[in-house]
Amino acid sequence: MMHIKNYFSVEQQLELIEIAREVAKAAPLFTPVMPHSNKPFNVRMTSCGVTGWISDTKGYRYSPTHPSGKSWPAMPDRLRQIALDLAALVGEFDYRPETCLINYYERGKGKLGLHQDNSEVNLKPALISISLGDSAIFAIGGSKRSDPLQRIQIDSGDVVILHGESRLAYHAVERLIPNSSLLKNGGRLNFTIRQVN
Ligand code: MD3
Ligand code: FE
Repeated sequence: MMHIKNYFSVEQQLELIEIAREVAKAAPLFTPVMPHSNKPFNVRMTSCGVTGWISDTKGYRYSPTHPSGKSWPAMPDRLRQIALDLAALVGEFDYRPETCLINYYERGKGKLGLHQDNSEVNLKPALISISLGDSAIFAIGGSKRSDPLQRIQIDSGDVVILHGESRLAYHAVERLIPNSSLLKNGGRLNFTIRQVN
């Protein structure tokens, strides 16, 4: 795992928030539900790119369409360029940014249970994460659910790249620290850029 503190300036962070707003205009944030329990996630999400991650009673998977049935908006060029620059930092020069999952955590309330990102067909390419808005306390384990957890704080403007060994590490967003004025209504935005295939 590579954690780059303060990769983005405040100006760049505001530009990324604007990109999220544009994506959400075309593909509104939705609340996924857990496949078996039908319980809603404590986070809302949307995606851009050729495919996007969804979860409903049929399971979690990548889908070419938003739950509305419409195609996802294209990946903005700026986001694609950022992804290629970051992938190069971990030596992945043939990286194909196919989707960006945008998670929105409401101020003080959002969280995400311990999980592993393994819905991708190809589990080798890096997973590139950009955090904006309120800080989050993350728990990070190993490739088994039972591995011991470590806590780290991730702040607005930080980048985390899951690559190599860490690609299949279990992780959770345990809680938010309501400390940012970047988002109009508070809360936290996370972009995860993924190569699925
Ligand atoms: C893995 N999102 O959407 S992404 C997800 O902040 C997801 O919204 C989280 O997990 C979010 O699947 C985190 C990036 C991330 C950050 C730190 C990690 C993944 C990590 C540390 C270890 C392992
Ligand atoms: Fe994840």
